[in-house]
Amino acid sequence: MMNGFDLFRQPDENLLPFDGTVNDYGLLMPSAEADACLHSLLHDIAWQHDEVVVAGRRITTARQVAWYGQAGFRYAYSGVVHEALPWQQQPLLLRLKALVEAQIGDTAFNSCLLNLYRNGREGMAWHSDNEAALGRQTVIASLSFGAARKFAFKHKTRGDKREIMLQHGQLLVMRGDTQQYWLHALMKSSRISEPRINLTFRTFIAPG
Ligand SMILES: O=C(O)CCC(=O)C(=O)O
Repeated sequence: MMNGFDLFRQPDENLLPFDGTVNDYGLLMPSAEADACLHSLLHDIAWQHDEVVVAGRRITTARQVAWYGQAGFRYAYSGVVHEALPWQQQPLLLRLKALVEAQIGDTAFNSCLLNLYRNGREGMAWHSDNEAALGRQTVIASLSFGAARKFAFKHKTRGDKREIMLQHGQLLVMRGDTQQYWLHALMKSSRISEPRINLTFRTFIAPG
């Protein structure tokens, strides 16, 4: 499955003008295979509404999340500690991880955070994934399924913006100083009624 489609495609030029690197690797698989992934992920993942702390208050998000990795693997983001579900129970996730690693060539991931947006009214606010546990020059690979959605970057001090529409089966990779200097967000759009799932493969430097 999934072999021979766009494999070893070189990424396009850096989407960011400075202070980081974001590469678009395009579509990793034909649409029918992406459909099958979307369907399986919708049904097989243990989706839960996320909890974040905003202005000292713990709130539940509209979007749903799931975090997989090595068993017993914990980390904190947005003020809440999360424990990974064992990804050995999710063969599709492991296949997608292998596909993404083969495409990128220089990174081995040890966890995957999944986000489910039921429609365009659900998104993700400006943030950066700059937790110490990821290290400074972390590589984050983002694989999308379902509705095409606008993903945007904003420089933390200069305000420069860049954006890209992420399509069904598309791989985007953030690396270098991206998380130190840029925020990113998944923009909302009331015109979109279809679901979208995003997988971010990450490497924690101190699992557990
Ligand atoms: O759904 C997306 O593409 C954004 C995900 C994201 O920003 C994150 O997981 O940090």
